[in-house]
Amino acid sequence: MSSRRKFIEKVLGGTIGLTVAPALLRAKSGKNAEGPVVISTWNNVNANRAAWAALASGKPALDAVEEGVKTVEADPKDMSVGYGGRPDRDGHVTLDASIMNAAGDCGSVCFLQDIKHPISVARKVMEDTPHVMLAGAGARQFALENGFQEENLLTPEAEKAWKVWQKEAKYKPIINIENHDTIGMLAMDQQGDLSGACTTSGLAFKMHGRVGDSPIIGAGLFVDNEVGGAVATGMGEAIVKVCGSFLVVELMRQGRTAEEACRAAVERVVKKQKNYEEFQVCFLALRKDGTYGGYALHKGFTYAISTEPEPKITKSSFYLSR
Ligand code: SD4
Repeated sequence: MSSRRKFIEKVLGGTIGLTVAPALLRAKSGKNAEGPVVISTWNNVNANRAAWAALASGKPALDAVEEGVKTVEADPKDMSVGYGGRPDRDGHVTLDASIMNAAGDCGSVCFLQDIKHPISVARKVMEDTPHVMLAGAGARQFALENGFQEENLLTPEAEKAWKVWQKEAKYKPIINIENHDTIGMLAMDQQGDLSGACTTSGLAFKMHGRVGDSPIIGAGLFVDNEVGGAVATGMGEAIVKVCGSFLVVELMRQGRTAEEACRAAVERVVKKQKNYEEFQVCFLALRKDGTYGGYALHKGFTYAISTEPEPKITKSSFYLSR
């Protein structure tokens, strides 16, 4: 018996029956769809473990992606997300995040300061307001009114990196190095339902007020529960210009595999942007049938896959080999 099947049986216990069987049948209709799946950008194995644990305790994909990415937001060693994120060029840590559920509801925050878990604020925007996005001081005020604590997110390490950067103050992203740990996560739960989340401190030493793709629904994240979901990482401006994650989902709707759809989105970036050799762009996608794949402009993009409790890291295919 596969461990994923064991997972389902463990999670469902003796309850496989009337309410769950149709969902399992639906999930089984695709190639790899024996059970839940979690995928996330880069090497965030702890995030995948947390998301998997949420699914294992019977929680929906939405809880799984929120709990998964929160581990990275709280980790000061990850200098691209949440607490410990590298600041903008004026020394402020400003955060972007978005979340989307199986019903197509979405919430996001951008240019948020002093709050460690922007993904949870984004979820609150989705669930408790009639809006999709709150920005800057308004997002912060909303968070504080809803019980989030004000915290200094600038760690000594991030401040040190900013001071080193200030010596030359060059603003030129370095492929795969400058700040690429943004986490985008997609999950399919035992009901076969999809959700996604994306959270970042954005480009290191960006202009104060700059917002990237991660909180823009359709750019950094898109989920359509009939088709699949996609997340993006890399140079946000390039991803926004092609409406990247929405594009990937629409290509999967037309029948492309997850990797083919991600590749076509990268090729769209290449076609539309002359300086494409100078930045990294990566997409990661999960289809409704449980299959997944990623593709990057440059070598070096990895992603974490969970189809059982211990995640695996995979290297994605890429467009340019230099
Ligand atoms: C941004 N896409 O703000 C983000 C950065 C990123 O890994 O993904 N870094 O443009």
